[in-house]
Amino acid sequence: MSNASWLKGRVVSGFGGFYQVLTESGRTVTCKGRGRLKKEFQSILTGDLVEISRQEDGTGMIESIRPRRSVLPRPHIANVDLALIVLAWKLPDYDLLLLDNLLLAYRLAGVETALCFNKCDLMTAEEEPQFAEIERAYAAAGCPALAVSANDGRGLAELRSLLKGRLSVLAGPSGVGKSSLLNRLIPGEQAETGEVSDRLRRGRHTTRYTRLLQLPDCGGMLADSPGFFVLETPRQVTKDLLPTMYPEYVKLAEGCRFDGCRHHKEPECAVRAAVEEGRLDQGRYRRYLRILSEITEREEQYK
Ligand SMILES: Nc1nc2c(ncn2[C@@H]2O[C@H](COP(=O)(O)OP(=O)(O)O)[C@@H](O)[C@H]2O)c(=O)[nH]1
Ligand SMILES: [Mg+2]
Ligand SMILES: [Zn+2]
Repeated sequence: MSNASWLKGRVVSGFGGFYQVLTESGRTVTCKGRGRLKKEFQSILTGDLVEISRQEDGTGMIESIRPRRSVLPRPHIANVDLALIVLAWKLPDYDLLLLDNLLLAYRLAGVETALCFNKCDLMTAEEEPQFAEIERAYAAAGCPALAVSANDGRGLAELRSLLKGRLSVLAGPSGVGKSSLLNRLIPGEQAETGEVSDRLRRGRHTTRYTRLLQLPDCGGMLADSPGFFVLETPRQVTKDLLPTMYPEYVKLAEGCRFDGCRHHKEPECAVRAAVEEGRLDQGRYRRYLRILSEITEREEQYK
């Protein structure tokens, strides 16, 4: 068969061995993957740019996968420009340790991140300084934060401009409102949303797989994804690598007495000094130390 009859497209979802491929002409074709692809790649991923051949029955066969620009581990998706980490201001409570581990995973993948606090309709006036503090901490970490609400629509204009022209994914725990946000951003799409159950504190109608949709009027694409609660520090992050993955610490590390300072108990540490003087966020530093000690323990175990 000649390659001339192949079509280019993007995998927008994959489930049960079938892939939906959005072709350049805007049509969606149901495809299977060639068996040999499984040997070359681990799997065909949502977000992949592929070439397909049309079969007689109108379905398609994925023949080749273009080299990937990026691969995220969670959710498993290729070629993302922006990982939008969604947390809820409350219901469920946000977990900044999960956030820090996610940032490490996405930094390893070389993907830009932004933080989106949803359910800010539930934020009281007294809680606003708390948000400002988190916003400051993560801006220094290279991750801008937005306060939004899928319920009352606040922050959504800002969010839209962030997503413009890019391939983005909504990532984060179940029940934080990822699907609700998607429904607000893409009118007419009815992603399943669920009540947060009191017992589990998570949505019952959880999104089951990652699906990529076109954003209206801006040339961007957005994927919803199933939620997750725990994420351990990626295995690739060693205790020597960890300090280099905190941009706000890298900036100051030149002032540390020792090269390769891990900013823990080393004397004359510029990072620790900045934390003590309130120039760096204390909470993020405490979580950094926790991750550092977990990694150290893990490395001792596998020595
Ligand atoms: N108060 C409030 N509730 C919201 C907001 N966005 C979503 N929810 C509720 O949170 C629950 C979980 O939403 P869902 O979109 O399914 O979360 P997902 O699991 O992250 O996709 C549902 O009951 C939503 O109605 C919001 O901005 N404010
Ligand atoms: Mg969902
Ligand atoms: Zn130091």
